[in-house]
Amino acid sequence: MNVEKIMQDLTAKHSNEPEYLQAVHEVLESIVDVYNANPQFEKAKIVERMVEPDRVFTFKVSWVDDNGDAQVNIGYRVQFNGAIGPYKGGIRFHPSVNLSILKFLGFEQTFKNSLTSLPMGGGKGGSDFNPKGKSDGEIMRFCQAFMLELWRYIGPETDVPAGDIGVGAREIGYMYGMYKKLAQEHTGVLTGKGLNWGGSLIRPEATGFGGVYFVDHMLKTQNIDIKGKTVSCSGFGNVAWGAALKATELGAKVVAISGPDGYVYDEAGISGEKINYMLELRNSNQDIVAPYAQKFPGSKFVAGKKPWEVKVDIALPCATQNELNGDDAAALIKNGVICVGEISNMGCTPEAIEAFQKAKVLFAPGKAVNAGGVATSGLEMSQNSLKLNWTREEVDVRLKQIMENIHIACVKYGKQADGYINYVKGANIAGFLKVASAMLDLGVV
Ligand code: 2IT
Repeated sequence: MNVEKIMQDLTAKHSNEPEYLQAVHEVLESIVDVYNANPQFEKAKIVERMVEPDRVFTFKVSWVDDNGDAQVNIGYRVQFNGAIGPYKGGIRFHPSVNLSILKFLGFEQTFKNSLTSLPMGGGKGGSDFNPKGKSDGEIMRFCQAFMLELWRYIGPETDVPAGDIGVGAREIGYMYGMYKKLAQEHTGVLTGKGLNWGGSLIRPEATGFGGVYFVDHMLKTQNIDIKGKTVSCSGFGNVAWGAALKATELGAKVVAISGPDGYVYDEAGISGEKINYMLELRNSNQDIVAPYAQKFPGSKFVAGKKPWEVKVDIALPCATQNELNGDDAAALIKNGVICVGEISNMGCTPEAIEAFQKAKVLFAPGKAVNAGGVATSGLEMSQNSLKLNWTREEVDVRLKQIMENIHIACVKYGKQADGYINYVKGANIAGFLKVASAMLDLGVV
């Protein structure tokens, strides 16, 4: 494989899709040696076939707002790679959603789902709909209109969407209600469902919990105890919430957390009722963290800045792609950061990753660190198929085991001669090998 040549060809075809090209480039660079070591891959054009989605659906979503005015958005579903199981991956509602974002997410999802060891292919979907400031009725009508189109392309054995940015339990509920009505069946066609209608315990917390389990394994490779370590998180959605809860439970102290308006620094630690308040702010659909500092004296709100300027031992990007750049990485390194666990998808820019690796900071990519979310979605699918509900403990034990196994796989393929673990390489190679060998077994299809 000639990485530069493949990238040139892809760039010529998809020049307006920078996030997608970024995600592909990172993977190709990591796998080039194992790829070239097996001539069967080249003969079957595995890479050329893997970088293109199996298929992409786009559709118009028309709905009526509270003023009685018609609104139009674009909906998408990208079925990226189905070699190892039904397409699986979230739905994102955010004004920034376009094909580049969804193709990067679907591509990453393919490797992430492979790492979980569960039988799930990669997919992603969403819309440029902006949920901010919308009433509950508007959210419901939009979700129903979105599903009115999407339902033709999905199914419990073909493609199983879930939530992502802007899509939580409420949106999954409205979409599931419409799917059930159209398909006339109650099945595991979506994950992240409510507990009363087929959901799994721990799913809401799973991405954050799994992320912190993974970070704990990273620290243990250096005999470092997470207890007493300071943590910063970006984002105050479900993911940051789960991460803050678990980090606190394991004895770490979350001192900074952020929203789009800036970040809050709280030396006493963001735990207990403070985490609940964060959730309340999020649920109020305001996208702001500023009121936190007013409510909890001793904490400080820093407007318009990201939390990466705060001195911490562990940094956890939990918001969105490319949210931590080279300058942010330099600031964290200068302040002695020990470990950076990407819980958002592609949260760090290539410059930031390079800086962490050069400084030998423990760094692991989203497709490994945040895989606990989709893994628990996989466990929800298993429970739906079995028509059983597992207890919290049963789900948590499985989630922990999956995260440990992903860590073992990253070490296996990412450990360098000097002992430093290149988790980017490890995750990409481990994720790639399973999908690639499945594609070889299945023939050119
Ligand atoms: O990025 C992700 O892994 C998710 N948004 C969760 C996907 C899923 O199917 O649970």
